[in-house]
Amino acid sequence: MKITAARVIVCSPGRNFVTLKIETDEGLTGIGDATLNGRELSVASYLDDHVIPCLIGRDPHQIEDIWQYLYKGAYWRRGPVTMSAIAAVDTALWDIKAKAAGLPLYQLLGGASRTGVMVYGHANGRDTEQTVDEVLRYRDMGYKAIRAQSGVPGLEKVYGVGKSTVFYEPADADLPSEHDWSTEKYLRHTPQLFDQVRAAVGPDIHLLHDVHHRLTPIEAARLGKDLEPFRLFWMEDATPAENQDAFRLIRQHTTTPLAVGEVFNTIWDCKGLIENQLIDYIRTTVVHAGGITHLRRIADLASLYQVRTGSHGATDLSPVCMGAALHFDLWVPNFGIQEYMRHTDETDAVFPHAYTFQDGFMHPGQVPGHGVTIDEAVAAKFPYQRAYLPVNRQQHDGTLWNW
Ligand code: GCO
Ligand code: MG
Repeated sequence: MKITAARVIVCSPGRNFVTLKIETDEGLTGIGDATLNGRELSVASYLDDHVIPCLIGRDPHQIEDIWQYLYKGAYWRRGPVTMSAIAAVDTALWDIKAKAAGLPLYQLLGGASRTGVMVYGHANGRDTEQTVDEVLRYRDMGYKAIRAQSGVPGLEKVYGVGKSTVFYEPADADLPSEHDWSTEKYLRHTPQLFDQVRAAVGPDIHLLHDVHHRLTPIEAARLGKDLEPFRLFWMEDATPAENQDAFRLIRQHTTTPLAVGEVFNTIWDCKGLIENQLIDYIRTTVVHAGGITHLRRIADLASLYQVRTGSHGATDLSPVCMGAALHFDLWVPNFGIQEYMRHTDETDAVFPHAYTFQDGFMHPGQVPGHGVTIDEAVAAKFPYQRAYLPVNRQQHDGTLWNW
């Protein structure tokens, strides 16, 4: 088999998505997600201008060789743009290989290790009361694991809380919108939020929370300690992780499980965190960490240290990434949980898919390939719209902070 053509499709059914489609001389096609929120066109150009010319004529079955060729061949290693582009190629090639074999992708990875993929949904509210109601609504929809985010008294805009409780899109403006931040207000509010959420929902539902990189290590240590009575499944992105050693301090002070990794793009970003057992869940995902080929390497390293997977699954990761991730999750021995933020109906119409949700678990389906396609005619109705993620400033003096 030979690759005859490849195309980048950019569309915006409510938010931007970048999709790579690879065609072969045998008529089989495969697609991969290349979406990098707020920097979409850089990946589209990287693919169009620098990757696609190198793919034509190659055997799509040689996934590993093509991966190495794109990674080592660029000379400039790592980085979110490069790794998202490589991921798109890798995902599309796994899709083609599985279609050629007539098997759902998880069968090529080694088969199903479980009956379904436990996912966590997003409950959010403007205050504690509304957040509690939302958690209960997610429980009633069948979710076994729920992430709770709430507005903080005295702060106008907070990560994870949108205008609507159903869909939340942080990349909400033509130029970055500005949020305000106060660590003191957040640290005061969050333990009482989980006190009330846990009391309302009972002991059996897994509860998660995303700090979104906003605390220093010692502040994160304190929050982890304060949340211990409420038995969280994890506390996510407690502090920025460029310095992997920063997690030592948090770890020394709390038994609240720690999850990190949505902004990582290679195994090198999490090597120290994993080998030093500073985290419990690694959240790298298919699109931003070099595709299934590289994610598998990260998961294997993690398995040596009893670190489990918990892949990022926000709506800026397209249904193509979600489909591929679910095949990965169904197989990966050290699976933990999968994030699932539902896409809008417009997005689902652009990307028809075989995956399903029932009673808190998802399944990638039995269609050959990863089970997600793109309806290009529908996609063409939603042209690209520039959209940025917000920035965050300290409330007391306007210093730029981590969003
Ligand atoms: C999550 C994430 C997202 C990110 C978004 C950025 O845990 O789902 O933190 O909400 O902010 O993916 O593009
Ligand atoms: Mg997050």
